[in-house]
Amino acid sequence: MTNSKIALVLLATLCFFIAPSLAEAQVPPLTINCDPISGTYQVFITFTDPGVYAQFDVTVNGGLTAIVPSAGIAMVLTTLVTLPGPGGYLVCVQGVGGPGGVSPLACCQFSVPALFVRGDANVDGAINIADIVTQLALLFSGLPVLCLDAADSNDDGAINIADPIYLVWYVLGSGPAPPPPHILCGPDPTADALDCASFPLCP
Ligand SMILES: [Ca+2]
Ligand SMILES: [Ca+2]
Ligand SMILES: [Ca+2]
Repeated sequence: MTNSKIALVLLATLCFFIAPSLAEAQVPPLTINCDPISGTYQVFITFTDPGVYAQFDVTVNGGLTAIVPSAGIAMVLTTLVTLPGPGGYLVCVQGVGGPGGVSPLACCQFSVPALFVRGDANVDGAINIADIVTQLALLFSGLPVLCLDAADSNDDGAINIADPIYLVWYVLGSGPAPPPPHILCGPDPTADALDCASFPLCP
């Protein structure tokens, strides 16, 4: 093999390895924005599609949740993701089937507060004497409840004897209704250290 042929072979080999990585380097990174919808367990995901990937895998805390096909052109894509409940989330998007295979991950992090109805301490969809009994059992017998925020009738960030007393007056028709969220499901508008692990009646 002549020197010029050897040089050509070397050049071709070099191109074989460099060209894909150059093409990959020219693809702009995905940018993602997560917009949780207040009062729901849903989040709007918006991300840029550079137009070079076949599809995008959307993962929630590492688990594949949705596959969004690419239109094949550079544009902004959106998708609505339903989350399993309250908690902290890491949502990532990754392009698949592009130059060099997959894209780097583009992620966003956020937390979603629990939805509940204040005063419904036993989580049965009604506010009545049974909730007062549940609050007293929580206070004096350590009865576990699903959502401490629901048992915090007066929304002062603490569970104590004032909560069943507040509810007694309300149930008897002689006191004010519990502060929001009341009647309809919603998040706690006042931050506190009480935990609401779940409230199955709220979607
Ligand atoms: Ca109840
Ligand atoms: Ca309270
Ligand atoms: Ca609160």
